[in-house]
Amino acid sequence: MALLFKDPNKISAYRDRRFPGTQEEYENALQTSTTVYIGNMSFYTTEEQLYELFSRAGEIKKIVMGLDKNTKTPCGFCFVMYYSREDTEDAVKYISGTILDDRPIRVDFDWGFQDGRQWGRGRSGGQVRDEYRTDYDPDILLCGYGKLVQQE
Ligand code: GTA
Repeated sequence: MALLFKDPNKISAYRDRRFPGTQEEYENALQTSTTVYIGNMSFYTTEEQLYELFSRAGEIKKIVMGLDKNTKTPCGFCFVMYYSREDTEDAVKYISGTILDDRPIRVDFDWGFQDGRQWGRGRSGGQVRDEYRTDYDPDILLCGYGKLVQQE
């Protein structure tokens, strides 16, 4: 199983620009960490639903909901922390793409949760990607399109 994710270039397409280390350290963290990032979540999905789904891959240490930094309400992502690396890999392998609250969620390896990472980094408080969204998304408040797009 671990061999599947041996190549760090294939392990995650995402690069956290706020990671406080070198590229090599980042890649090493992705290979060893027991944290996954969940994206494309509904704003209405609860921690209880996440516990139920993600415990199928193994025992969960902690879940941290991603929050809009202004409203302090869920904004479509979270971090799930496991005890074991094998369970972490199983979550990426088997749970990514699962439909949760009508949305295919994305499970990605993560370098590790640190306080502050739970906040959306977008200028309006939520996730960056939601500011650039051009497709209709019923979960995005206001009229369903990205906040920056609406201003154009
Ligand atoms: N492990 O894929 C991920 C991931 N994402 C998307 C966010 N986080 C992730 N972690 C993992 N994998 O702690 C983490 C962040 C942070 C928290 C909130 O979630 O490390 P954020 O989404 O608000 O801000 O993060 P982030 O990640 O710093 O924004 P970034 O990298 O600029 O952009 C995220 C996505 O937005 C891009 O992949 C792209 O899909 C979209 N996007 C960004 N800029 C544009 C643009 N100009 N036009 C169109 N789309 C854009």
